Amino acid sequence: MKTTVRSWFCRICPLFPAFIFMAGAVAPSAAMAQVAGMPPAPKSQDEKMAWFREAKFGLFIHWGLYAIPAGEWKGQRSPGIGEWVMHRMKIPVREYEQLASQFNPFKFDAEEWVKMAEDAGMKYIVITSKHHDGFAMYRSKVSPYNVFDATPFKRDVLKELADACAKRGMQFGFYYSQAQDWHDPNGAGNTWDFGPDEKKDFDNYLRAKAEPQVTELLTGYGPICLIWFDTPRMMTPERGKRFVDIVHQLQPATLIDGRLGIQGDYHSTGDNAIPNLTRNDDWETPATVNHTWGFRRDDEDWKSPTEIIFKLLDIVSKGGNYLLNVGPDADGIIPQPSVDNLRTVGRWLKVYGEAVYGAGRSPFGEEFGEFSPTQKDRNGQPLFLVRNDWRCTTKPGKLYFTLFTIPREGLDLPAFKNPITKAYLLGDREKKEITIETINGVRVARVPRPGPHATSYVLCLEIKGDTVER
Ligand code: JFZ
Repeated sequence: MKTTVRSWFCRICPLFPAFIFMAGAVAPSAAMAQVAGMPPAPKSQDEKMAWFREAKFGLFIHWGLYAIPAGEWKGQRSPGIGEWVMHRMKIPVREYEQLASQFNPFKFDAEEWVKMAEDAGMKYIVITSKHHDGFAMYRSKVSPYNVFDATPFKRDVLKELADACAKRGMQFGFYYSQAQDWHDPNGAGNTWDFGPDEKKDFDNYLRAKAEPQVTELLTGYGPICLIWFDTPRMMTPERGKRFVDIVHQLQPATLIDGRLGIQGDYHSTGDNAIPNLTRNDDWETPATVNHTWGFRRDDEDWKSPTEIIFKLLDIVSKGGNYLLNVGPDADGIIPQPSVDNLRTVGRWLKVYGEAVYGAGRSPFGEEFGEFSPTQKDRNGQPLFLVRNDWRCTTKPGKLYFTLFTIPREGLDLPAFKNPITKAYLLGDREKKEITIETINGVRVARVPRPGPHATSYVLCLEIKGDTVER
């Protein structure tokens, strides 16, 4: 019923809010009413963030025309990340846009992708709706440079994904490059075709393309859990505010990431960057499974499931989310090794997910490591020596120790005052008691050595009191 109302609305007037907004005839706040069928405005920031704080693990997808060159242009290797090939090789717009006529990913299956994310234990999907190359991966009325109108494929990739997500109960969000647009004469970044950015009419690009496209994305694809802006070049607070207003007015429940150029709903770290210590705000690490975001034929250096599980627990124990990327190829296939590794992570989460989803930060901190008193990092700052023996996550009355190396003598627990009422391994149906012995004032959990197939597993301690006293 909801879907019917929504699609009815969109069919009648898909760009209603955009036209009014662009015409400037009516104040945007009066014209841009919330779209029918969308979740109501959250009553508080806590309510707004609730799904994100529960989810912890999301799938990032970088997919676009750059999957065709896949890191190579005219027989020459283009170093760096795959989706930057146009910029790296200074490919003229007139040449790069020819790729659209070759884009025909006949193996693309939206439901299979969503199912893959689900199997991996991921709770939200964020896909590139338009990356810096300016090509829209959906049927846009604002620009014909899009996957429906400019390719032989003629399918709205994002609509298919939105429908598959709605059907399977997966949260769905968009990456949108609001500032860089190498296809638009006034967008930031393309200096080889259009000259220096300072001489461009950047606001013209924002008003004629970026703002109306964001409007389309928030009106035609159902509830959007978050919108992931990026590289805020030339984004003044005033320009950022215009996007905030569009999002708030159309879908007040939609989160805004940390790279708009003005305060969003959470902090985005640098790519692949996990903070050394706990952060007390809401945050997310965007990360790659190999070294690129967009598909590169030559990048086969995949992070192992164990590495991914460690990073996930490292992030969750510090209060963040892990948005892990895959780069599908030009046929619409997500590279098999990344799928295999993610599914292995998902099998681990099936058993140990209680320590991840909705779990709180570590009450300790010493397990993260410490700054070296002598060694310096590349920037001349004290080097952080990472420890990776275990990570701790929490729920009221419970501590979860995910163990990555098991000392032969058992695990020395960090000091805390609460009595331990129960100790067992997660996933053990009988909850067989793990012995805790106190040796020289240190509580030691006699965890067994892992079986041949476990690389990490979780000790659950039930304690007296909801919060840990140190
Ligand atoms: C940006 C994009 O340029 C890139 O193509 C990809 O989409 C990635 C997710 O985001 O690259 C960045 C942006 C910010 C940082 C690093 C790379 N940063 O803050 O460290």
